[in-house]
Amino acid sequence: MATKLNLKELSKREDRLAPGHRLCAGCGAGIVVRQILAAIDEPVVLSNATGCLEVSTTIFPYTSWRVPWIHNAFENAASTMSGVETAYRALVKRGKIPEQNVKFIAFGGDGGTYDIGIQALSGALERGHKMMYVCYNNEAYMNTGIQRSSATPLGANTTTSPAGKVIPGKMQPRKDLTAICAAHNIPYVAQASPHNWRDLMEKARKGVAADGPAFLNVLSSCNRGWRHDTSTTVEVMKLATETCVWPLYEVENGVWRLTYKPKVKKPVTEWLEAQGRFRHLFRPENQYMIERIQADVDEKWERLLKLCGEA
Ligand SMILES: Cc1ncc(C[n+]2csc(CCOP(=O)(O)OP(=O)(O)O)c2C)c(N)n1
Ligand SMILES: [Mg+2]
Repeated sequence: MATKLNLKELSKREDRLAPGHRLCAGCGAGIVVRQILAAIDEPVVLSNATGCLEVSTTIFPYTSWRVPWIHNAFENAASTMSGVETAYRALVKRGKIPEQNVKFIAFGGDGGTYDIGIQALSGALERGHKMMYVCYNNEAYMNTGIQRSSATPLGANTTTSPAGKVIPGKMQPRKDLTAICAAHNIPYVAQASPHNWRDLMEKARKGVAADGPAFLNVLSSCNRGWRHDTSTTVEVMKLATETCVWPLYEVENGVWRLTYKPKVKKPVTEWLEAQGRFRHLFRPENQYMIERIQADVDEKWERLLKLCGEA
């Protein structure tokens, strides 16, 4: 059984992602990875899809990873890790290596997870590998210059959904990948955000303790793409949960549960106003988009409350 999450004790642990990497100041990805790895007591083996996290932590001949780490292609972090997990089990079974309760974790961005890696992810979840897949979700293809993905929210300005005279930013709402993963009927699925560190770390512990696949969808601000000051990363992600744009919940053995419920549900404008990628929505001609975004958030929140037995 894992020890209790104690800040004083956690702060004494050696970071498994070393400082000196090249992630931007205020980048969510580094915070997400450090919190998740600090939460896990056991040895880990990681795979990492191509994306900002991979590019910024390993530029040959340097690496920031103090744990075994495999870079694979953009689309196959889940396949790589399912192969590693299978090889480990086979070697232990044959007595070639000792059983050390190793935890297998794949990290991918939203592009590498929602879009190009969804087939590999779905296959790994369906086969039932004992591994945890973590999507650090910055809501666009950031490493290649802010292109929209199926995780990009409605109305966001990206280089491939450019806000202007033709369209007011992205015209489609994001795909609900958390629910898609839950539909695989795996032991553990959760949505989290690093502004609520305890919630994220508890979910990481549950994910690696699960007797089968686990999936974590973790919001991860990118101040370059979201257009906010580097100092407001945590505040902006908190607004995502306070407005119910990004609810925190888990699905444990098929049981849906909210892990945080805002006392007062803030209007989406508070989340939109905090980021330059939504600035165009505040022009009078785009008012209808704000209404559409609020209606979309309200509908999804009501549905989630029902699934969680809260309505
Ligand atoms: C098959 C393939 N297509 C395109 C690329 C180029 N590419 C590298 S990283 C990246 C964006 C990754 O986006 P995401 O997965 O969201 O991670 P982020 O960079 O946002 O952290 C792209 C398009 C690639 N490496 N491989
Ligand atoms: Mg991304």
